[in-house]
Amino acid sequence: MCTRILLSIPRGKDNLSTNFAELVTGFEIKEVETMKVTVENRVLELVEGDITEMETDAIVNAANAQLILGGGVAGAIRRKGGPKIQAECNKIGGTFVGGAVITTAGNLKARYVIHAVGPRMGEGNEDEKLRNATLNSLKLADENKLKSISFPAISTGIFGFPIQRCAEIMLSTAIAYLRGSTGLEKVVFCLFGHSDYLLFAGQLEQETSK
Ligand code: AR6
Repeated sequence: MCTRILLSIPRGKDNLSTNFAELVTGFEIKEVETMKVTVENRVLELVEGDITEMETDAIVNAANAQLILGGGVAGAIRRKGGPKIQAECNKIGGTFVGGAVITTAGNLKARYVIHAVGPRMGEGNEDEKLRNATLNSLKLADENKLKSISFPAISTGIFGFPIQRCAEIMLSTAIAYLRGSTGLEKVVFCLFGHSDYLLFAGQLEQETSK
């Protein structure tokens, strides 16, 4: 049996709260932290976990320009989603760095995978390319009338982009987008590991206090 307890602890700001979810499975107690802010009545949420478990309309893959699902997020998507996703990527063939394309999501809980191509550290113009990869994913979600999307920290694994800079770029891009005209109701950042989660949480506090 699995029981999930959600506690909402207000932190003195109308639009900011931190939730601590305790996941109790047998004798193991695991704490899962989330942080939620609202931007123009839309939700921006941070969670720590595995993006392939997310139930948003789309999850974003940290892809390469050839759309070949390698390791990291892409590997997890390939293993859990099944071969259909790579087959659809092969039909599309590829896209530019900073671009994004959409496929269905095979056996995953999400309905779609948006494959966003982030920059490789050292190739030049990385910040703008990461901003574009984030923005083009959000636009593609809207074009497909999706309501919710989950992002990983694009480029910060195999591609070697610094996580702090990634948090600044991806969060500021998402917040600006949610302030504009969009049908999206929820944008989630799914961080792999506690230190990446804390770093994004610190950056989100800064962004929302501006
Ligand atoms: N859920 C959420 N985040 C994850 C997961 C997961 N299951 N697995 C890793 N991360 P990466 P990149 C984090 O390497 O740097 C592949 O070969 C990870 O800790 O997936 O953009 C592709 O095919 C890191 O913070 O993507 C490309 O060739 C972040 O996700 C290339 O790697 C991104 O790590 C893309 O490299």
